[in-house]
Amino acid sequence: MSAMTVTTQPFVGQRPGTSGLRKKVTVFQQPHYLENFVQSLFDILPDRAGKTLVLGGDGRFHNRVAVQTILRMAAANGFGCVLVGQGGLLSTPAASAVIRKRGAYGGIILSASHNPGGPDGDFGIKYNIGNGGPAPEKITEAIYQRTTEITAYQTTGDTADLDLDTLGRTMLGGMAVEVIDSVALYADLMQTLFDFEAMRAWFAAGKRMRMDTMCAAGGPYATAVLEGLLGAPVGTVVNGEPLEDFGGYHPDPNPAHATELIAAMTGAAAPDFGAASDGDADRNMILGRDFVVTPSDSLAVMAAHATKVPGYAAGLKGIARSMPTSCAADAVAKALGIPSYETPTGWKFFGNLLDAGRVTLCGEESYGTGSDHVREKDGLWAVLFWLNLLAATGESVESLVRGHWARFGRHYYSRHDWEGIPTERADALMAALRAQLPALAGQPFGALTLTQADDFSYTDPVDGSVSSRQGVRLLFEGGARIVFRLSGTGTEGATLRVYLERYDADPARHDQPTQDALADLIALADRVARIRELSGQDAPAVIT
Ligand code: VG1
Ligand code: CO
Repeated sequence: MSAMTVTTQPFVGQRPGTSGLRKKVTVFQQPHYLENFVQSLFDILPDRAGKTLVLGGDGRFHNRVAVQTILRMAAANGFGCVLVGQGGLLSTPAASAVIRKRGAYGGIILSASHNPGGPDGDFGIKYNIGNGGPAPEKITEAIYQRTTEITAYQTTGDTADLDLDTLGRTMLGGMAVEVIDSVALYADLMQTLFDFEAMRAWFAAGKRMRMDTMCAAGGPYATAVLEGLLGAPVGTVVNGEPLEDFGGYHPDPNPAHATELIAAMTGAAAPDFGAASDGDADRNMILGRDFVVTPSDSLAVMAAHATKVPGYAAGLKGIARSMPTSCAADAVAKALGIPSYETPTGWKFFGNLLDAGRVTLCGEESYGTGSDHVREKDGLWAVLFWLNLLAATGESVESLVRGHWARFGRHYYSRHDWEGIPTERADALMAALRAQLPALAGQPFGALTLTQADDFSYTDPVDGSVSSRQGVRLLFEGGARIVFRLSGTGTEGATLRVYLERYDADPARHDQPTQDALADLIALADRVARIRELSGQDAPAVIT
């Protein structure tokens, strides 16, 4: 086998978004499309010779083909070794764990995460650096710049497909390919963090759980840990088999898409604990019987009770949340006397804070929670954290959350997604919003008093890098907020995300339906941004 050079031309639009490059499968199936992006990545890693790379994906359609293509390119580009998840599968948190555990140079994760899969669905690719976390913007931007000028890529050519299903080591030219058991490695890591005895006892006492892995990458991990190590009855994990089209499900764990789980968690006969994870298993949704936990509350509750979990018994160094995530976790940080950080949307912004030891827990309103055990959000980790809390306190999910509100007040929170807006219209809407920011200050807003209106800009406290235009914020007296930003993960038109938050300290008012509690902010968001008028739509497509 020898390396060969294939001539190519740049494709437009290969700039990674919030989490990697995501496009329709049909776009990735074009000759040279994936290869161009991968070679652009390799080109900006000048010291790659002999290095170890981690490779795997969420198992969606095109995953296996892409793994074989990348292996051929990695060999031709001089990598020393590639660690591949068995079957070409690696959940995003497991990939992060493998990179860290094996001291790899970096990793390629093939995933479009929570986007639908299948031949007509989406595909994606992202690069993680040696700390196990998503590449920071300076790297993704360098890859993008390279895609605009690429003229050739290296590959071994038509070498036979490698066996991805059998554990062990083979050679592809001068490069070793090791098919690894990432489930075992991940399960070992979880056992260093959680009280497996207490959780086993919780199941043994007859408590019941339903974990819906949505036919995606999380299934094997959840089954091995919950049904294997913790003795949960077989059937605790549902939709546990990873399928190329996710069984037709939209693997986005929220009340709008995980409708079967919501139904199963409703009524007196429902299990005690419900949870779900997304396409690449980095997101989590937490439910009790007849009770849905918002991700922002979940982060805050976990932080408040963290010392009850062995891996966090020494306390937290700090907490970070993305800007649109509710301020519930800030209140906990304040009570604990630890720092809290507000970052732009996307896990890559937590990496420096975690590496510098400034924070232990991180979270996003988009069903993402994680800690310094890896450098990605981690769906099953969050589920085990909650399970550990249930086992340690003997409380229910609902009583833990209600107790939290009683102590810290309730941050009513909702996100409204306006999907499929023509890009020009969405851009015009954001431009109009930005243009009126200076004039908003003196205006009356009914019972609300505006204290600040800006476009969020973040200066990384560790490396000083600045990320501007990260979302338009309207902040009101008393903690109410409206945030507007455009999604960076979609593949069709634009999605406007409107984030709404209101704080209420009074337990007598903690039982309002969320949309009612936020009604004036919802109306105000539409009035200020003229959403209906400029989007041409009547209502948000998804409310979480
Ligand atoms: C969305 C979420 C963001 C999350 C990102 C990746 O991004 O809002 O919080 O980090 O998805 O999650 P955007 O730009 O569409 O709002 V995942 O589970 O796709 O890796
Ligand atoms: Co995901």
